[in-house]
Parts: sequence; structure tokens; C-alpha cells
Amino acid sequence: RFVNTELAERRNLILNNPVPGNFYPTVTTLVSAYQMVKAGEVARSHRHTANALRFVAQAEPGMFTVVDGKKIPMEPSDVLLTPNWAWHGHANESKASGYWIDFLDVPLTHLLGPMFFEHHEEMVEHTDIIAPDSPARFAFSETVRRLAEASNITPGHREIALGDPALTTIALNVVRLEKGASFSMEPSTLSCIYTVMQGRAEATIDGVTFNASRADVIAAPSSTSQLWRAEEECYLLRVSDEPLMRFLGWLRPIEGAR
Ligand code: GTQ
Ligand code: FE2
Repeated sequence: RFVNTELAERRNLILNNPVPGNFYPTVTTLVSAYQMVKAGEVARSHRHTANALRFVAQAEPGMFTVVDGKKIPMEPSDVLLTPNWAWHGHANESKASGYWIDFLDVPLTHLLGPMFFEHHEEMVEHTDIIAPDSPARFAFSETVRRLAEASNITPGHREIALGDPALTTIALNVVRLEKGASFSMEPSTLSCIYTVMQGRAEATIDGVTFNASRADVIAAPSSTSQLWRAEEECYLLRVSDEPLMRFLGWLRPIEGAR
């Protein structure tokens, strides 16, 4: 409440990885942040070359992200895309604060140099178009339905992709684990960030175990081993730089990592 949206472009809490010498990224190519827009507030429209997506943690009807002139409803556990150079602002027409987790490829954009940014001439793009079926929205109900129809990869473990890929540099995968089931990722060159969409799980990253519940963020930098075990039925969102690493020919296992 001390930082309003007139003072700050976005009211976000950046999840910078506290390794020595790191001042911004969550993992090498990606940053994540919690963002809040209070009831009646707007976060003004802008566009930038960095690709972004959001996972909605808490929102009531009337919470919208406005992408390229359309109001997209933000419902709990939805995933919303704002690709490179798409106009976007957030308008909270509900009576409660809206909270979500942003994921962006800003560290990559900074490293390579092509960071461009513009404000929209309007505060938030004015529009009466509400687009719940926008290709920029992955409604949680649809994600749950698709997973119910998917087949098991291993007992109790199903997985789908959102988008193909979701963004030029970012792949999104949703993993569903039944209670007691687990899944693992071998150490590789991928940079990953996870959040729990629903349920509770135990994440073991390079041998260190964390309890994770809804809307917690777990960073799994490149070369880490990743093991997830469900304490109850759970849905995990994995955000990774897989399309980028594949394009560059650099997606490979890392042998001998922990
Ligand atoms: O909501 O547009 O966490 O531009 C960082 C940069 C969110 C946003 C962030 C952004 C946004
Ligand atoms: Fe933005």
C-alpha cells in the first residue's frame, strides 16, 4: 500500500535469486515477480520487447489484463500471455486486490541488448471488448480438462504444454501429479521456474527439499536436478527457456551434475 501505481510502473516484488553477484534474474534467462493491483486501480498500458506471462494467484470477477485492446478476464489459476511488443495494462474493476506472478525474459533481453519500451497514449487502453476466449488466455478449467484426457507418462504423472510454444523464448508445461506420485527432470541446460497451480508438493532441487503450496515459486536453474512429489493431487506450472535453447542447439543433458 506504500507504493501506488502512479509512483511505480508496476507494483511488483521481484524474485531475484540471492546468489552472490546477482541483482535481478530468478534464473539465467528469466525473472519472476509477484504483482498486486488494488481494487479500483489500474496499472497503465505499455509495451516492451521482453515477452511476459502471468499466473493468477488471487482475483475476483472484474480483474482484467488488457492486451492489444481487449479485456481478458483474470481468473484464479489462469495463465495469460503478453508477447513481445503487445500493448498491456491491468485494470482492477473488482472489490478485492488482484495478485499474480509475472514471468518475463527480461534478463535475456538485457543481455542481448534489444530492450525497447513505450507507454500507451491512454492510461489503460479503452475498450468494451471482453475476450475470455483470447488465444492469450489459458483458462485453468480448460487446462484441467486437457489433463484429464491426457495419458500417464509414468503412474500418476501427466503433462501438457500450453502453446506451441507459448512465447518465442518461453515454453509452458503443466504437470499433474496424483497424491504420492512424483516426476523428475534430469540436469540440463534449461533454466526453469515452477509455481504450484493447485495442491501441495515437495520439490527437491539439487538435493534440497522445499514444501511448496499454491502460488509459491521454486527456481530450478540450469544444471540442477529436479524431483517433485505430490503431497496431495497437484498441478505444477513449469516456465522454461526450452524454445530458445532448442533453437540455439544448446538443449542438452549435463552429466555429472548433482
Ligand atoms: O505487468 O507489465 O513484473 O512490464 C515486470 C515488468 C510486470 C507488467 C513485471 C512488466 C510487468
Ligand atoms: Fe509490462
